[in-house]
Amino acid sequence: MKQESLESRMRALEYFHDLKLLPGAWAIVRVDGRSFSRLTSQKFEKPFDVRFHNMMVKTTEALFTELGAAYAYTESDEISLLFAPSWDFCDREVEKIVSLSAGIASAHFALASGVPAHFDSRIWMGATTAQVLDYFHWRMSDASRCALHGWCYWTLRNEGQDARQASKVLEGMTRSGKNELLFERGINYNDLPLWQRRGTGFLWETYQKEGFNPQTGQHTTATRRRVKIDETLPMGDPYRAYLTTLVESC
Ligand SMILES: Nc1nc2c(ncn2[C@@H]2O[C@H](COP(=O)(O)OP(=O)(O)OP(=O)(O)O)[C@@H](O)[C@H]2O)c(=O)[nH]1
Ligand SMILES: [Mg+2]
Repeated sequence: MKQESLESRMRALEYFHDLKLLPGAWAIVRVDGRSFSRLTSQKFEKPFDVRFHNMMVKTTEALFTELGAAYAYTESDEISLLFAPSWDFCDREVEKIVSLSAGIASAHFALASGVPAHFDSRIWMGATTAQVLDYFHWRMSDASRCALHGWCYWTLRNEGQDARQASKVLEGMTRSGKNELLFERGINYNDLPLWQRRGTGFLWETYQKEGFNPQTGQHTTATRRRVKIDETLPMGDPYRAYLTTLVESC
């Protein structure tokens, strides 16, 4: 019997290495801060702290540019990155995409915050643009639900209720009930910053860069692209229309 080389036997046990993103499908990578409830419990304002948000924005921008995403979205401690069907980063190898995205996020958040921080990472696959729109609608709904709940919860806690009491008050309460709870205390949910209620988007925009060619003595213009950070995302159908334009240009 022919003996397989040590090299090929060992390579074969890198069992998941051949796993790749589905050809021709949309991919979304979502990274999420590990145990960020603990990480944020001492030094950050609740339910939202603009310093924490800015660290997430910096982390998202790094992932967006480093990986060449078509769109990115961040809310709370999570970041979703959309990749076009033609994206061929690392030959679409799942292990590389998952580990590098978690690594890039962890490194940049740790640099921004000055403390060690870890992110996990997962992949979502979509066959159609309609599924992509549903995905981002889903994450924005999550942002909105958590923002309303978080504001109610911490308002009650700040009034002196303990964790159990505040959770009990909010258990089963409707959206309008929660809005009312805040309103009675002088907080209009609809006046809170949009980044808290809807999250933040990242897209590419093109611009004309003026230059000068010293050899020909001529002024030049070149089309360049830069990251646009959108803190005033639309919601519902206008958000779907916004994303449709974006995905159709991919
Ligand atoms: N204080 C503060 N905390 C925040 C802010 N944004 C997000 N967080 C925290 O981040 C947590 C994110 O929720 P999860 O991802 O479910 O919780 P986690 O502790 O990170 O748990 P795992 O992701 O399962 O490891 C929230 O519970 C908040 O505690 C913020 O602006 N201020
Ligand atoms: Mg988390």
